[in-house]
Amino acid sequence: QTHKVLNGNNVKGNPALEQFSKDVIQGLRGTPKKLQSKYFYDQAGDALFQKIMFMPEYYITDCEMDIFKNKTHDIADLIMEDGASFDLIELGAGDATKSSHLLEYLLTLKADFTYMPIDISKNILSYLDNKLGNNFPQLDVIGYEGEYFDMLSLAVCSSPKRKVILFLGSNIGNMEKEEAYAFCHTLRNYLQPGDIVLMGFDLKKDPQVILDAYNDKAGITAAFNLNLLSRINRELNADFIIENFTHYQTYDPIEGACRSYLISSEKSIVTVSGEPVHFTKDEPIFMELSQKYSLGECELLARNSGFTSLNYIMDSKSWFTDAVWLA
Ligand code: AVJ
Repeated sequence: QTHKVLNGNNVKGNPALEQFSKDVIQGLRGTPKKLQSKYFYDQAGDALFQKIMFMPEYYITDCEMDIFKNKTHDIADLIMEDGASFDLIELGAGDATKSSHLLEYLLTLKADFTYMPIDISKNILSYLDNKLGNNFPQLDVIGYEGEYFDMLSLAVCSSPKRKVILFLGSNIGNMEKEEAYAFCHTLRNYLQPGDIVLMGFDLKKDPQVILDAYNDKAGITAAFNLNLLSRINRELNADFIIENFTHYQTYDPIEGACRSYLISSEKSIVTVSGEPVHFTKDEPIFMELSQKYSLGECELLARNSGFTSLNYIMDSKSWFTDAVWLA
């Protein structure tokens, strides 16, 4: 038995919720149907993603952790080549497990920096703020809750110091190739010559390894995708029957595109913020792209968006790279 008190009035007057509603309805009325993976991260979504990072199949976090644990010195050298005073801005910081290794190392070097995590999840930011306060009481932290560039424009103006931007975890993979190019180009325009970007790319590798990472046996990735439907039910007063949707994952080893879908097993009409949305039997909703790159493709992206690459720092398996780019 469910009892709903949310209605259209709750959406009106809350800009973030209004945007969410608009994006969802537009995405579900289009052909093909799409939802934006940035909306995965409500409280339950954050918890599911943390579970994903601990799954045996999900190598990405382990690989980048390997880099941040074992190549901290290389990273710090590149960051501090132009001096020990800067602002460290992290886009999509999440729980900052990887960057914490760098923060710790920079503190031991007595670098003069403020850490500015940016994230769309208020939930994860307050968790992070607490964690950093406990682990590094001497660290200056200013968190920004919101979309990448809205918050970056605030962060870059907050001081005249040189900027170092972290964009880790292959978050760039959530963008189509053209979007990634536009993103890097815009990022470059926010920066000054001498600023540095550290960008994490998941590299093309054995296709089965990649597919398994997004198609785990325990069904956590499926739950992560389905959770967005539950979020839409709760926040946009919708009536998805979650059991009617099945997670379907693909990987195209030529394109490097790993895509997730939810497939509607039934013909149905779902109501979202009072608007009807029609599903045919077996109709897919495109949920998320996790794009994989070759080193050559990373380098092309750097050059086309106005960066010069300083280094590509690799994990021990060469499955992942943190690109270090100079603006
Ligand atoms: C957080 C975007 C890096 O694409 O690998 C993990 C999200 N989705 N499993 C990724 C995700 C399914 C993840 N990123």
